[in-house]
Amino acid sequence: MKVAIVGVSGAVGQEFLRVLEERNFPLDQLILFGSSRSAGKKYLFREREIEVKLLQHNDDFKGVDIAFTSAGGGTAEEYADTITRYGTLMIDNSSAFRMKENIPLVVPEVNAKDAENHPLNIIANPNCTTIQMVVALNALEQISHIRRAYVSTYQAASGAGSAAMDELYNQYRQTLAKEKVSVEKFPYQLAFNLIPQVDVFTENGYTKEEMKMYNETRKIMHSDIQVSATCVRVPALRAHSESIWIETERPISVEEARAAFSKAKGIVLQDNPAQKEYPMPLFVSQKDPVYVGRIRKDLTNENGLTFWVVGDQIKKGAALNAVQIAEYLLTKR
Ligand code: 11C
Repeated sequence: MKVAIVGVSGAVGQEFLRVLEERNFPLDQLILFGSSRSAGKKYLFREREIEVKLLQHNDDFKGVDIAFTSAGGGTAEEYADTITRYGTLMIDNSSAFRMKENIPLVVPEVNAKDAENHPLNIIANPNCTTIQMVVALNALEQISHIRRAYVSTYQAASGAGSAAMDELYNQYRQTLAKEKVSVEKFPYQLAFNLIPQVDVFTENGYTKEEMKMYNETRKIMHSDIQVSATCVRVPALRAHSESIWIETERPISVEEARAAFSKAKGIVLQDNPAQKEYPMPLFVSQKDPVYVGRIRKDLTNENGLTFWVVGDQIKKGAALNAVQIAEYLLTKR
Protein backbone atom coordinates (compact mmCIF):
# COMPACT_ATOMS: atom_id res chain seq x y z
CA MET A 1 0.00 0.00 0.00
CA LYS A 2 1.43 3.30 -1.15
CA VAL A 3 0.07 6.41 0.53
CA ALA A 4 0.72 10.10 -0.12
CA ILE A 5 0.12 13.20 1.96
CA VAL A 6 -0.27 16.39 -0.03
CA GLY A 7 0.25 19.59 1.99
CA VAL A 8 2.26 17.82 4.67
CA SER A 9 3.77 20.96 6.22
CA GLY A 10 0.40 22.42 7.26
CA ALA A 11 -1.35 21.79 10.57
CA VAL A 12 -3.57 19.08 9.06
CA GLY A 13 -0.68 17.59 7.03
CA GLN A 14 1.36 17.21 10.22
CA GLU A 15 -1.65 15.64 11.92
CA PHE A 16 -1.89 13.10 9.08
CA LEU A 17 1.67 11.97 9.93
CA ARG A 18 0.76 11.55 13.61
CA VAL A 19 -2.58 9.82 12.96
CA LEU A 20 -1.17 7.35 10.38
CA GLU A 21 1.60 6.44 12.81
CA GLU A 22 -0.64 6.30 15.88
CA ARG A 23 -3.15 4.00 14.16
CA ASN A 24 -0.48 1.89 12.54
CA PHE A 25 -2.14 2.46 9.19
CA PRO A 26 -1.27 -0.47 6.90
CA LEU A 27 1.04 1.28 4.46
CA ASP A 28 4.35 0.16 2.98
CA GLN A 29 5.45 3.47 1.54
CA LEU A 30 4.59 7.04 2.42
CA ILE A 31 5.29 9.86 -0.03
CA LEU A 32 5.09 13.47 1.09
CA PHE A 33 4.22 16.38 -1.19
CA GLY A 34 4.27 20.11 -0.62
CA SER A 35 4.60 23.49 -2.26
CA SER A 36 7.95 25.05 -3.18
CA ARG A 37 8.04 26.46 0.37
CA SER A 38 8.15 23.02 1.95
CA ALA A 39 9.77 20.86 -0.76
CA GLY A 40 13.07 19.52 0.55
CA LYS A 41 12.00 19.58 4.23
CA LYS A 42 12.23 16.26 6.03
CA TYR A 43 9.69 14.75 8.40
CA LEU A 44 9.97 11.73 10.63
CA PHE A 45 7.58 8.82 10.10
CA ARG A 46 8.06 5.46 11.83
CA GLU A 47 11.54 6.60 12.85
CA ARG A 48 12.62 7.32 9.28
CA GLU A 49 13.07 10.68 7.63
CA ILE A 50 11.06 11.34 4.49
CA GLU A 51 11.85 14.28 2.24
CA VAL A 52 8.98 16.40 0.92
CA LYS A 53 8.64 16.34 -2.87
CA LEU A 54 7.44 19.30 -4.84
CA LEU A 55 3.82 18.83 -5.99
CA GLN A 56 3.92 19.03 -9.78
CA HIS A 57 1.88 18.03 -12.80
CA ASN A 58 3.72 14.79 -13.57
CA ASP A 59 3.36 11.02 -13.01
CA ASP A 60 4.40 11.01 -9.34
CA PHE A 61 1.03 9.60 -8.28
CA LYS A 62 1.25 6.53 -10.53
CA GLY A 63 1.06 3.51 -8.19
CA VAL A 64 -0.12 5.57 -5.19
CA ASP A 65 -3.23 3.94 -3.68
CA ILE A 66 -4.48 6.75 -1.48
CA ALA A 67 -3.60 10.46 -1.35
CA PHE A 68 -4.66 12.43 1.70
CA THR A 69 -4.78 16.01 0.46
CA SER A 70 -4.89 19.15 2.57
CA ALA A 71 -3.49 21.95 0.48
CA GLY A 72 -6.49 24.25 0.06
CA GLY A 73 -9.33 24.30 -2.42
CA GLY A 74 -7.41 25.91 -5.29
CA THR A 75 -4.62 23.34 -5.21
CA ALA A 76 -7.13 20.50 -4.82
CA GLU A 77 -8.98 21.62 -7.93
CA GLU A 78 -5.81 22.22 -9.90
CA TYR A 79 -4.22 18.87 -9.03
CA ALA A 80 -7.25 16.56 -8.80
CA ASP A 81 -6.69 15.16 -12.29
CA THR A 82 -2.92 14.73 -11.77
CA ILE A 83 -3.57 12.90 -8.49
CA THR A 84 -6.43 10.64 -9.58
CA ARG A 85 -5.46 9.97 -13.23
CA TYR A 86 -3.92 6.54 -12.56
CA GLY A 87 -6.53 5.39 -10.06
CA THR A 88 -5.24 7.00 -6.86
CA LEU A 89 -8.08 7.66 -4.41
CA MET A 90 -7.93 11.30 -3.33
CA ILE A 91 -9.41 11.99 0.10
CA ASP A 92 -9.55 15.76 0.13
CA ASN A 93 -9.82 17.98 3.15
CA SER A 94 -10.67 21.21 1.32
CA SER A 95 -14.10 22.62 0.54
CA ALA A 96 -13.55 22.32 -3.24
CA PHE A 97 -15.53 19.14 -3.92
CA ARG A 98 -17.81 18.74 -0.93
CA MET A 99 -21.09 19.68 -2.55
CA LYS A 100 -20.29 18.23 -6.00
CA GLU A 101 -22.38 15.44 -7.44
CA ASN A 102 -20.63 12.06 -7.68
CA ILE A 103 -18.27 13.03 -4.87
CA PRO A 104 -19.22 11.52 -1.54
CA LEU A 105 -18.91 13.65 1.58
CA VAL A 106 -18.23 11.26 4.42
CA VAL A 107 -18.14 11.02 8.19
CA PRO A 108 -17.68 7.29 8.85
CA GLU A 109 -19.85 7.21 12.00
CA VAL A 110 -22.74 8.62 9.94
CA ASN A 111 -22.54 7.65 6.25
CA ALA A 112 -19.54 5.33 5.78
CA LYS A 113 -21.36 3.45 3.03
CA ASP A 114 -21.35 6.56 0.81
CA ALA A 115 -17.55 6.25 0.58
CA GLU A 116 -17.90 3.00 -1.38
CA ASN A 117 -19.22 4.84 -4.41
CA HIS A 118 -16.57 7.30 -5.62
CA PRO A 119 -16.71 7.29 -9.43
CA LEU A 120 -14.32 10.24 -9.77
CA ASN A 121 -11.77 8.73 -7.33
CA ILE A 122 -12.39 11.65 -5.00
CA ILE A 123 -13.94 11.57 -1.54
CA ALA A 124 -14.45 14.84 0.31
CA ASN A 125 -13.76 15.30 4.00
CA PRO A 126 -16.32 17.70 5.52
CA ASN A 127 -15.65 20.94 7.32
CA CYS A 128 -14.49 20.35 10.91
CA THR A 129 -17.46 22.07 12.56
CA THR A 130 -19.84 19.96 10.48
CA ILE A 131 -18.01 16.71 11.29
CA GLN A 132 -18.33 17.00 15.03
CA MET A 133 -21.92 18.22 14.83
CA VAL A 134 -23.15 15.38 12.61
CA VAL A 135 -21.49 12.73 14.76
CA ALA A 136 -23.62 14.02 17.65
CA LEU A 137 -26.78 14.65 15.62
CA ASN A 138 -26.66 11.20 14.08
CA ALA A 139 -26.84 9.58 17.51
CA LEU A 140 -30.15 11.35 18.19
CA GLU A 141 -31.49 10.93 14.66
CA GLN A 142 -31.62 7.21 15.49
CA ILE A 143 -34.32 7.99 18.10
CA SER A 144 -36.33 10.65 16.33
CA HIS A 145 -35.90 12.65 13.14
CA ILE A 146 -34.25 16.02 13.75
CA ARG A 147 -36.21 18.77 12.03
CA ARG A 148 -33.89 21.64 12.77
CA ALA A 149 -30.70 22.56 14.58
CA TYR A 150 -29.55 25.93 15.80
CA VAL A 151 -25.86 26.04 16.53
CA SER A 152 -23.35 28.56 17.82
CA THR A 153 -19.74 27.55 17.39
CA TYR A 154 -16.71 28.47 19.45
CA GLN A 155 -13.89 27.76 16.99
CA ALA A 156 -10.27 27.52 18.02
CA ALA A 157 -7.37 29.24 16.27
CA SER A 158 -6.29 25.88 14.84
CA GLY A 159 -9.06 26.09 12.23
CA ALA A 160 -7.08 28.81 10.50
CA GLY A 161 -3.87 26.75 10.40
CA SER A 162 -0.60 26.50 12.27
CA ALA A 163 0.48 30.10 11.53
CA ALA A 164 -2.79 31.25 13.12
CA MET A 165 -2.05 29.21 16.24
CA ASP A 166 1.37 30.90 16.42
CA GLU A 167 -0.32 34.26 15.96
CA LEU A 168 -2.61 33.63 18.94
CA TYR A 169 0.38 32.72 21.15
CA ASN A 170 2.16 35.84 19.95
CA GLN A 171 -0.81 38.10 20.52
CA TYR A 172 -1.05 36.96 24.17
CA ARG A 173 2.68 37.49 24.63
CA GLN A 174 2.61 40.88 22.90
CA THR A 175 -0.39 42.03 24.94
CA LEU A 176 1.20 41.00 28.23
CA ALA A 177 4.48 42.65 27.21
CA LYS A 178 2.53 45.80 26.21
CA GLU A 179 3.90 45.54 22.67
CA LYS A 180 2.02 46.31 19.45
CA VAL A 181 -0.20 43.31 18.66
CA SER A 182 0.27 41.84 15.18
CA VAL A 183 -2.85 40.75 13.29
CA GLU A 184 -2.54 38.78 10.06
CA LYS A 185 -4.51 35.56 10.08
CA PHE A 186 -7.73 36.82 11.66
CA PRO A 187 -9.81 39.93 10.86
CA TYR A 188 -9.04 41.31 14.38
CA GLN A 189 -6.89 40.54 17.39
CA LEU A 190 -8.09 37.19 18.77
CA ALA A 191 -6.25 37.16 22.10
CA PHE A 192 -8.61 38.42 24.84
CA ASN A 193 -11.34 38.65 22.19
CA LEU A 194 -14.04 36.75 20.24
CA ILE A 195 -14.63 37.28 16.51
CA PRO A 196 -18.14 36.51 15.14
CA GLN A 197 -16.78 35.76 11.68
CA VAL A 198 -15.24 32.54 10.37
CA ASP A 199 -14.55 32.61 6.62
CA VAL A 200 -16.04 35.31 4.37
CA PHE A 201 -19.61 36.61 4.26
CA THR A 202 -22.08 35.44 1.62
CA GLU A 203 -25.00 37.37 0.13
CA ASN A 204 -27.53 36.18 2.72
CA GLY A 205 -25.52 37.61 5.62
CA TYR A 206 -24.24 34.21 6.75
CA THR A 207 -20.56 33.36 6.41
CA LYS A 208 -19.33 30.56 4.17
CA GLU A 209 -18.50 28.57 7.32
CA GLU A 210 -22.12 28.91 8.49
CA MET A 211 -23.47 27.86 5.09
CA LYS A 212 -21.14 24.82 5.09
CA MET A 213 -22.85 23.69 8.28
CA TYR A 214 -26.25 23.99 6.58
CA ASN A 215 -25.37 22.33 3.26
CA GLU A 216 -22.86 19.69 4.34
CA THR A 217 -25.04 18.42 7.21
CA ARG A 218 -27.93 17.76 4.82
CA LYS A 219 -25.71 15.92 2.34
CA ILE A 220 -23.97 13.74 4.95
CA MET A 221 -27.13 12.87 6.87
CA HIS A 222 -29.28 12.50 3.75
CA SER A 223 -31.72 14.65 5.63
CA ASP A 224 -34.02 17.63 5.15
CA ILE A 225 -32.77 19.02 8.47
CA GLN A 226 -32.70 22.82 8.68
CA VAL A 227 -29.51 24.23 10.19
CA SER A 228 -28.94 27.80 11.25
CA ALA A 229 -25.43 28.55 12.50
CA THR A 230 -23.46 31.41 13.99
CA CYS A 231 -19.75 30.68 13.80
CA VAL A 232 -17.43 32.45 16.21
CA ARG A 233 -13.64 32.35 16.48
CA VAL A 234 -12.50 32.13 20.10
CA PRO A 235 -9.02 32.31 21.62
CA ALA A 236 -8.80 28.55 22.29
CA LEU A 237 -5.80 26.97 20.62
CA ARG A 238 -7.16 23.70 19.30
CA ALA A 239 -10.56 21.89 19.46
CA HIS A 240 -13.83 23.50 18.44
CA SER A 241 -16.87 23.72 20.73
CA GLU A 242 -20.52 23.97 19.70
CA SER A 243 -23.70 24.85 21.53
CA ILE A 244 -26.46 22.97 19.72
CA TRP A 245 -30.24 23.22 20.04
CA ILE A 246 -32.35 20.71 18.15
CA GLU A 247 -36.03 20.19 17.48
CA THR A 248 -37.05 16.59 16.92
CA GLU A 249 -40.22 15.06 15.49
CA ARG A 250 -41.13 13.62 18.89
CA PRO A 251 -39.86 14.80 22.27
CA ILE A 252 -36.60 13.17 23.43
CA SER A 253 -35.89 12.97 27.15
CA VAL A 254 -32.48 13.77 28.61
CA GLU A 255 -32.15 10.13 29.69
CA GLU A 256 -32.89 8.88 26.17
CA ALA A 257 -30.37 11.32 24.73
CA ARG A 258 -27.71 10.25 27.23
CA ALA A 259 -28.31 6.60 26.37
CA ALA A 260 -28.10 7.34 22.63
CA PHE A 261 -24.87 9.33 22.99
CA SER A 262 -23.36 6.64 25.27
CA LYS A 263 -23.79 3.90 22.74
CA ALA A 264 -22.95 5.93 19.62
CA LYS A 265 -19.66 5.25 17.86
CA GLY A 266 -17.07 7.99 18.18
CA ILE A 267 -18.76 9.82 21.07
CA VAL A 268 -17.72 10.18 24.70
CA LEU A 269 -20.50 11.31 27.00
CA GLN A 270 -19.17 13.71 29.63
CA ASP A 271 -22.26 15.01 31.34
CA ASN A 272 -22.20 15.19 35.09
CA PRO A 273 -23.04 18.76 36.09
CA ALA A 274 -23.04 17.95 39.83
CA GLN A 275 -19.35 17.12 39.55
CA LYS A 276 -18.65 19.98 37.11
CA GLU A 277 -18.01 17.45 34.37
CA TYR A 278 -18.52 18.69 30.82
CA PRO A 279 -16.28 18.80 27.74
CA MET A 280 -13.81 21.67 27.29
CA PRO A 281 -11.46 22.36 24.39
CA LEU A 282 -8.35 22.45 26.56
CA PHE A 283 -8.89 18.83 27.61
CA VAL A 284 -10.31 17.50 24.34
CA SER A 285 -7.30 18.65 22.30
CA GLN A 286 -5.51 15.74 20.62
CA LYS A 287 -8.28 13.28 21.51
CA ASP A 288 -10.04 11.13 18.89
CA PRO A 289 -13.72 11.19 19.95
CA VAL A 290 -16.34 13.87 19.89
CA TYR A 291 -17.32 14.80 23.47
CA VAL A 292 -20.91 15.62 24.44
CA GLY A 293 -22.24 17.17 27.65
CA ARG A 294 -24.62 19.75 29.19
CA ILE A 295 -27.64 17.82 27.86
CA ARG A 296 -30.93 19.40 28.88
CA LYS A 297 -34.50 19.94 27.72
CA ASP A 298 -35.23 23.19 25.97
CA LEU A 299 -37.33 25.35 28.27
CA THR A 300 -39.54 26.77 25.52
CA ASN A 301 -40.27 23.81 23.27
CA GLU A 302 -41.38 20.30 24.26
CA ASN A 303 -39.58 18.87 21.22
CA GLY A 304 -36.38 20.79 21.90
CA LEU A 305 -33.15 19.52 23.38
CA THR A 306 -29.90 21.33 23.87
CA PHE A 307 -26.34 20.14 24.41
CA TRP A 308 -22.65 21.05 24.13
CA VAL A 309 -20.21 19.31 21.77
CA VAL A 310 -16.40 19.56 21.66
CA GLY A 311 -14.04 17.89 19.18
CA ASP A 312 -10.43 18.29 18.16
CA GLN A 313 -10.67 20.23 14.93
CA ILE A 314 -7.36 19.08 13.46
CA LYS A 315 -7.86 15.46 14.49
CA LYS A 316 -11.49 14.26 14.20
CA GLY A 317 -12.34 17.46 12.32
CA ALA A 318 -9.75 16.77 9.63
CA ALA A 319 -6.94 14.17 9.52
CA LEU A 320 -8.49 11.43 11.63
CA ASN A 321 -11.82 11.56 9.78
CA ALA A 322 -10.02 11.19 6.44
CA VAL A 323 -7.93 8.26 7.72
CA GLN A 324 -11.07 6.59 9.11
CA ILE A 325 -12.64 6.86 5.64
CA ALA A 326 -9.63 5.03 4.19
CA GLU A 327 -9.72 2.43 6.97
CA TYR A 328 -13.39 1.79 6.28
CA LEU A 329 -12.70 1.25 2.59
CA LEU A 330 -9.87 -1.16 3.40
CA THR A 331 -12.35 -3.33 5.30
CA LYS A 332 -14.41 -3.54 2.10
CA ARG A 333 -11.62 -4.74 -0.16
C1 11C B 1 -12.09 27.03 10.67
N1 11C B 1 -13.59 25.28 9.97
O1 11C B 1 -12.24 26.69 11.84
C2 11C B 1 -12.55 26.17 9.53
C3 11C B 1 -11.38 25.44 8.94
O2 11C B 1 -13.82 24.32 5.02
O3 11C B 1 -12.26 22.97 5.61
C4 11C B 1 -11.72 24.45 7.86
C5 11C B 1 -12.29 25.10 6.63
C6 11C B 1 -12.82 24.06 5.69
O4 11C B 1 -11.52 28.08 10.34
